[in-house]
Amino acid sequence: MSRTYEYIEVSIEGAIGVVMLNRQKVLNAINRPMVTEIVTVIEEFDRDDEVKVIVLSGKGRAFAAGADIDEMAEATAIELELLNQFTEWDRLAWVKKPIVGAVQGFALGGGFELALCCDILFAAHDAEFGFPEISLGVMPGAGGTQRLTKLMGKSKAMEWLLTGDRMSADEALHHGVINRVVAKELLMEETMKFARKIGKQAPLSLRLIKESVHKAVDYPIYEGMQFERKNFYLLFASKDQKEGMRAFKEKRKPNFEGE
Ligand code: DAK
Repeated sequence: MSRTYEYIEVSIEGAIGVVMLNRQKVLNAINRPMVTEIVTVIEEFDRDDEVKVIVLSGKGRAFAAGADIDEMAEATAIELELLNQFTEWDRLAWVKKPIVGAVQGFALGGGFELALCCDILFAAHDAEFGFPEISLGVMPGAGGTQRLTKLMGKSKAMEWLLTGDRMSADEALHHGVINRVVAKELLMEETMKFARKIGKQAPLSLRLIKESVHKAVDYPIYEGMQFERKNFYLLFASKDQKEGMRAFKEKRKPNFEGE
């Protein structure tokens, strides 16, 4: 992790890989090189055995106020098709380790879509979520209409997407879009505490539970249950299953190694 990045800050704190969006002058508006940096480093964390959990947040007064409007304003449909930039973004969905998002201030448009790529979301009291694309004459294109609808249901998602209104942190919590609202000054501390807590669990269990929960969103119940069962069996091939159950019988804490 010795490389420097232009639009993000990256660190490893214990078992947690931390990515902070850092383009504060434009409220962390996401341009194309920033997407490349985010996806590259998250994939590196995914391959790094030292990292158990990934935390994603933003510096300054926003998580991210959307995709960079300056970059998009004059784009043509054909340019966008040829750029094929969503392919890179879509790779976030293949990340195996849990991603915990910490949102302060604005999470709008592409910024909200990035937050929705996280598995767990903590938000500060001042967080505001929304899809203002409609007021720009476009619509979400990086998963917004799909992921928000799966989280809050058709009627509510339709309302937020058609109005472009901003949802407070409490509303987002109420609709099941986020996991927890915390005081702004405690956001990173609480997020890191949660990340460290799950980071102590057996890494293969974390991985296969994440994968199975994602399948629950997409699969019919029977197929989802079959998928879950295979992952359940698979864990019995791990050393950590033997260690976890042995530790229980020996009344000691397990020492998980991710194998
Ligand atoms: N793009 C570019 N610059 C932005 C920006 C954005 N999305 N959001 C804010 N800024 C800039 C402002 O222009 C301003 O720059 P200066 O004027 O100082 O040079 C600076 O950040 C501070 O913003 P404001 O002065 O506007 O600050 P306020 O507190 O008054 O207002 C605001 C904050 C967040 C309400 C406002 O800035 C705002 O409405 N921002 C735009 C929000 C928005 O419409 N976002 C959605 C964009 S559409 C993709 C993935 C996703 C997408 C596309 C592609 N790929 C993977 C390819 C998604 C599309 C979108 O997100």
